[in-house]
Amino acid sequence: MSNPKPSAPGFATRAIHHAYDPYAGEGALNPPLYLSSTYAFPTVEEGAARFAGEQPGFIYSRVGNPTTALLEARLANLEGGEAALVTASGMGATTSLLWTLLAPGDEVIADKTLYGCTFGFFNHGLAKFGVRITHIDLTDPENLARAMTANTKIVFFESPANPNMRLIDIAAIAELAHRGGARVVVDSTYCTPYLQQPLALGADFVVHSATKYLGGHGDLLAGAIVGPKEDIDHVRFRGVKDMTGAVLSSQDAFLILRGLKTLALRMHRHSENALGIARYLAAHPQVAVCHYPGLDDFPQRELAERQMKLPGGMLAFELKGGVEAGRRFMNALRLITRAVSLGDAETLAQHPASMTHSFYTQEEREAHLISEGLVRISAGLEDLDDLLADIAQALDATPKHSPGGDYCY
Ligand code: 4LM
Repeated sequence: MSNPKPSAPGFATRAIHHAYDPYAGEGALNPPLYLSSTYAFPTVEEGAARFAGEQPGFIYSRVGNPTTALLEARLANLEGGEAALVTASGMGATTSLLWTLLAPGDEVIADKTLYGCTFGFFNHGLAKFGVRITHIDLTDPENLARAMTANTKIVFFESPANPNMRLIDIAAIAELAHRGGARVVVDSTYCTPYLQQPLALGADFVVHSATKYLGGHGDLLAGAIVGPKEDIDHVRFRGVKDMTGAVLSSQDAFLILRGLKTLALRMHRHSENALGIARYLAAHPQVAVCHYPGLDDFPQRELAERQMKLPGGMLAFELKGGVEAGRRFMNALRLITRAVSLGDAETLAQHPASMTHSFYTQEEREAHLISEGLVRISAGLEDLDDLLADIAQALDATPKHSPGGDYCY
């Protein structure tokens, strides 16, 4: 047998090893956790040179720390970007990036469906400061071509969108946005760089809530931005340093570095479990609709296969009995935990209309394609049979919906 051909290291290898040499320093297998807010300058002149950006070296942990710097190097590598900046939360990533890039008079075109707090930031934050926010249905790229104006600076979307799983064609949107002079920001939280690589498809920036799959264990809040080095430097030295202060603690950076080591493995298991749950729900007589990119009849199946390595760990569905049936179903769950957030080892169920997307008014939810009866599931890492047994018993405990609108027990 011939030796395997040397080639660029694969994703899992880079997620474990990139940018850290265990033979350097003390020889520790794991990178050191630097707990220091400030750094000593050998001389006044060297301190001044670091401040002026003329000499490398750490200054103060609001603008850099060796543990967070390692995480940034690793995330930039995994996303295929020039540079990364990690932040105190996913909201810290989006707010720091957009406060840096935008000025009054600029326009953001965003997809209709966004995570509730991102929608809140756009419409109650940016909009108060003279930025115009236009929501359109980006699942049809032609809508972007029609909507763009000379002031459109940013096109922002999630794919899959939280919570209704609509997919957006990143390459098509990037091409149209660039033609009109706008830059594209993709919130790729649901996918992680293992499932989707927005920069390779033409996006300018990727943002993440690293609270979710990147950390992977539900024990921290964090965010990340990946993009061109010049822009990331601006976000670091203006957006985060002076505007949001959304700095990630080095202890949380250390935990994310640990989480990344199993990211590829975990994403396979999340996807397998989500597919098993989605197939079960889609075939169940009490279920009206199940949205999951891995289902054969998912309306955007072709795009899912082209853009995503795996269909991922998130799904959403609606029971025939609507909101009330969904509430009863969720209250009957025993193993699956009623909780917001996603990407944890535990399978989580939540009701977007009253939880993560309750910042939209009911009319806004309707206009933004977020149905009141939707139940969202983040498939965890448990044994699929146990998850299906829990779903089965919870559906049994949910009154059946009769066509006349009444419940049958
Ligand atoms: C949730 N989501 O959906 P931080 N972008 C996306 C998200 O789903 C989230 C954020 C950004 C949920 C949190 C409770 C697509 C969050 C914001 O929570 O600030 O790290 O991320 O359940």
